[in-house]
Amino acid sequence: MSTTSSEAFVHGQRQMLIFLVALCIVVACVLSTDTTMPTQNMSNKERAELREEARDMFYHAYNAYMQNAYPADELMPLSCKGRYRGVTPSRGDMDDILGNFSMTLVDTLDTLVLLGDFTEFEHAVKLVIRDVQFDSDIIVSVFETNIRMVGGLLSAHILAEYLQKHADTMHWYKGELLEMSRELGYRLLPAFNTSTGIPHARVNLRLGMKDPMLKKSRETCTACAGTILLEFAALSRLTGDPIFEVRAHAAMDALWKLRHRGSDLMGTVLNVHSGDWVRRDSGVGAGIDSYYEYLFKSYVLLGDDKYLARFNRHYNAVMKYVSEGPMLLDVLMHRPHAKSKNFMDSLLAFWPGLQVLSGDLKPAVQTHEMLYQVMQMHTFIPEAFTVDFQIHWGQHPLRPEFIESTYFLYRATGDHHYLQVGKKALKTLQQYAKVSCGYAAVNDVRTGKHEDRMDSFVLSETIKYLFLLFSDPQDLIINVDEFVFTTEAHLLPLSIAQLGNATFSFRQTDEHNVLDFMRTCPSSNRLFPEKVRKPLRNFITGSCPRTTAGKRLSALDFQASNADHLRAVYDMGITMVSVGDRSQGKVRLFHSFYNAKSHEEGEMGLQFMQEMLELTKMQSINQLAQLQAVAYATDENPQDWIALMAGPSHFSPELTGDQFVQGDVILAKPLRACDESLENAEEAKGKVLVAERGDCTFVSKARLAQKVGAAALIVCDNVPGSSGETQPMFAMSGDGKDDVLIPVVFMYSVEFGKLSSVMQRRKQPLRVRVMQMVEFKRWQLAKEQRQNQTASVAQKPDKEL
Ligand code: DMJ
Repeated sequence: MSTTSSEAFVHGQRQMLIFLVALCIVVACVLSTDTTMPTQNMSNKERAELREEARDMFYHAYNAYMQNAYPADELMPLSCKGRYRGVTPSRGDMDDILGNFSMTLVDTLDTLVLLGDFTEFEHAVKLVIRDVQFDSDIIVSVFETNIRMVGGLLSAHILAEYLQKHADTMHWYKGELLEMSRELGYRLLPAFNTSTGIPHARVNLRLGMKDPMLKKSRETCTACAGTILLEFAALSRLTGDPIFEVRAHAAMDALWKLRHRGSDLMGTVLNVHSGDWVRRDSGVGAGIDSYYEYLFKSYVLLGDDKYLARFNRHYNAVMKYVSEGPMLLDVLMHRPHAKSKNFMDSLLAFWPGLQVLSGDLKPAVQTHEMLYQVMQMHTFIPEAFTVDFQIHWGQHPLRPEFIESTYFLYRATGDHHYLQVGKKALKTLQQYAKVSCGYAAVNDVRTGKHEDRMDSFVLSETIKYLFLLFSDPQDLIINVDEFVFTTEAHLLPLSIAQLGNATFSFRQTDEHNVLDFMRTCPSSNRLFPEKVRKPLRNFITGSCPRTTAGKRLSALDFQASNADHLRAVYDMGITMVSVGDRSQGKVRLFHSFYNAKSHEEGEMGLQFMQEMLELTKMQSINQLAQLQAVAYATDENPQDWIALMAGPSHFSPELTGDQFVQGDVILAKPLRACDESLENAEEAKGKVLVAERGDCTFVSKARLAQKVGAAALIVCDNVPGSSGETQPMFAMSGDGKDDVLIPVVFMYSVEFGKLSSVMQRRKQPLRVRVMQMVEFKRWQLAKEQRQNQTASVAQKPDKEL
């Protein structure tokens, strides 16, 4: 054992010892001070009473805010007035959550619906539409504005439409909250203009990144940059404007690339321009927490397996390095066996809830139990506590995380213990945080001293989760299982995944037309014009020719080069955006009812998207079947064949099943093979000839190869750097005649480059096989099986001995 690892081992043992001793102390304390450890079931009556008490708590805080603080962002519960940015004395960076946009009300809208208070919800929505505006010269936190404001507006929009349908109310509502969230989303977008795609931590609502105060902006936290996707995906899919989702995916991709390749852990703070880590501490609390949460929930909401795979990689790393019994202790991402802190922060209390969602119940129960004991020891969970559960930082701003995990654990297990835990948390809030004007944060859990602060999450999360914990599903107007809770406990429906977001490949020329169309016809790609344009939508109709209504355009008939088709698709509420390198011809389609010309066309759009998905699936299966291979073995490993990807042609015989053509490779002279004959015609006989693309048609090169007696022809691309890995493979077209009888395949430059370098390294000619790629794979598999069998036969006698 090396010195460092033995130190780490001893250190680990010491931590464990401290933990065990500390746990004994805690358990002893808890048992001696609280002999009523919850064991018995809670009656329905008591549970209903607690639900009503949670409701009363909500109104106590909500009314205090509405009557004394609104339209301010927050209530100051001790002075019983509103906290306004630029008016109330500044608290420094902490005030970056405030944008003078009535944050507490926006953050609280969806809780009103969960409580079943449709009258107040309707009233509050009207207030928000009337009073809230975003054109302020204020620097705000991108993360906080997104989770509280964008999330709050979106979820309220979704619920307003839900109530229109299911509660026959709010018929006046026409998507105003969605428009507001779109506007706010646009005001956050300048923050994403960084070389990595990872957003800046702060942005000026009016000036974007042009605010001189933001000139030096560089650093952000992992959670700040990685807690955008749920809201931005919902925003894109509901408005039909892809830009938000595209930016948020890009930020997630960039973050993923920054993980430590050895440990799979993330650091806490990074530079948005260079992508360098500034702080390499890695845990699940402050600075990282909701990045992990959004990886998992993005998979749940959007169904993209990539996010589940990423979450799993991180999760395994956290459980390997950060988790220590029920504790979660920060390590250094690049030296994961070394603990970097000897305390935990209260934000990590969300982790058991996430573990429940991901199906890992046991450690969730353990960590929750540890936290419950910390709570009983100190009345509230302090902002930070040491490994021996002493107070490191005594503040408690009435955070929701522990109650959130309690709720998910109760839903998953049905264990009444969690109802008792919730009761304890509720009664503690009532006894120690309730003041005449709302609920006040606790400045220090040791003294119980209050702070003049009631964060918006007290209403939007803490009390919401308490209310949900004590409610039966039938008490609620919506089925919460059909929603994902964002990190701010806003509700986004799982049906958002069906609103479509699919990437399709068009031929390059088609894609240009698609994008030209997007530039010339009304597009929702720009915020402010769209906002002005929306009321004039019917007015515009005449100025941009429409396809005649009636026959539905099917995905099968759709041609991206047909302007009428593009307009029809647009009317169906489908928008398109080019993704990746334009030369790849990849276009992402987004569908939204909101953008469709009529509901009927919206429905057609949905059908169109489904057909497109089917078609793409079929296309990729067909493509796979048609893919050709140019295979060879190297001198070093003559048994190991390597296959390079190649495309087929429409004019030459197809190689199917176990058919292949084998021969030495030879380059045509001249390489383009467009002349009457070849200088090396004699030599080419019976060989696999290579000719470069260009100067004449594919089929004329094939005819020349056939004329000189070549066994097959490989056409290699003339565009440097092209590759089948990054662009779609295609089949070479002919001229309608079927006089070519030798196989002809196409190779992109990167693949051919590999072949050519092997050819150059050898003294002898290189022998290749031209065949179907699927067949090559089958051939390899069969070979491996044979080798395994031989190996096991050869091992048998030893085993028997
Ligand atoms: C909330 O705004 C969110 O839950 C966020 O993810 C973390 N911090 C607060 C509550 O503590």
